[in-house]
Amino acid sequence: MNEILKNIYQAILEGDMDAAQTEVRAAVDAGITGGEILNTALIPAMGQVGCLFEKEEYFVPEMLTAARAMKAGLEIVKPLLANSGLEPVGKVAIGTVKGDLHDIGKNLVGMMLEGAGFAIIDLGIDVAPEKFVEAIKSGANIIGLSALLTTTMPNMETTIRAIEAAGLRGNAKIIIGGAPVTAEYARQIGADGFAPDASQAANLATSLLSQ
Ligand code: B1M
Repeated sequence: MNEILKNIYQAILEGDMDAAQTEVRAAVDAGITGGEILNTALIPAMGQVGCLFEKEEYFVPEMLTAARAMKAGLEIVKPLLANSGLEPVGKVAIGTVKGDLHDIGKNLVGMMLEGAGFAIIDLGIDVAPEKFVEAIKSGANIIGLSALLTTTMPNMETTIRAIEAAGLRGNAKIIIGGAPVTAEYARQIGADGFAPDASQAANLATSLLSQ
């Protein structure tokens, strides 16, 4: 791996926000693309943080500082991903479902969707089903649900049922994702699709709207 990318990876592992920003800027200046910074340094580093947490070498404070460093790096990468020049194609309301506080993946998906020309309403984390219902009433035609915990995944289904109960299921396509989520689960709960990562989420949203 390129030296700068190694430094970014290390900065995330150490939860060093300043170093993460400095190294990501250095990578951009060196002509490394946003996609490469993301896929070879930032995302693998967070994966390693998860492994260290599982092995009980890292605990919640380490996960938190790593997440802050990742977000600091993402802020610099974001304009590179959003600069696709495509025309707006739809309105996506995205959020992490109720009970779930993880937002890095959700933010990345939002960035890639923005890059693919969608207008984004970011509902944030720990989002109650009613907020997604309100977003459809405000014109969102894609709903994006993210969940990182096996314990919060069922709130994806609760959200879909709330949208159905409000009589709005036909007004928006629903896409879901997050580490424990699968295509099979998406089918089971009646979502329109599942994407394993941010760039596939953007492709999925585009293809669902063109149907
Ligand atoms: Co959390 N945590 N965490 N955590 N955390 C995980 C998820 C865990 C797998 C760690 C582990 O044990 N290895 C584990 C879950 C186990 C399980 O459910 N089976 C876990 C746990 C247990 C917990 C707590 C319960 C810990 C505790 O308190 N004891 C707690 C729960 C809090 C809560 O939510 N209620 C908790 C807390 C936290 C922090 C707050 C400290 C922090 C989050 C900070 C933040 O997000 N602002 C944190 C972190 C950082 C992680 C790990 C290490 C990294 C998550 C991440 O950001 N990954 C994570 C381990 C791991 O995932 N390996 C872990 C990078 C990100 C780019 O990937 O989010 O998967 P990801 O998103 C991807 C795809 O999944 C997909 O695209 C993204 C980009 O390609 N995707 C979508 C995501 N959403 C999508 C939506 C789509 C489509 C695709 O369509 C709409």
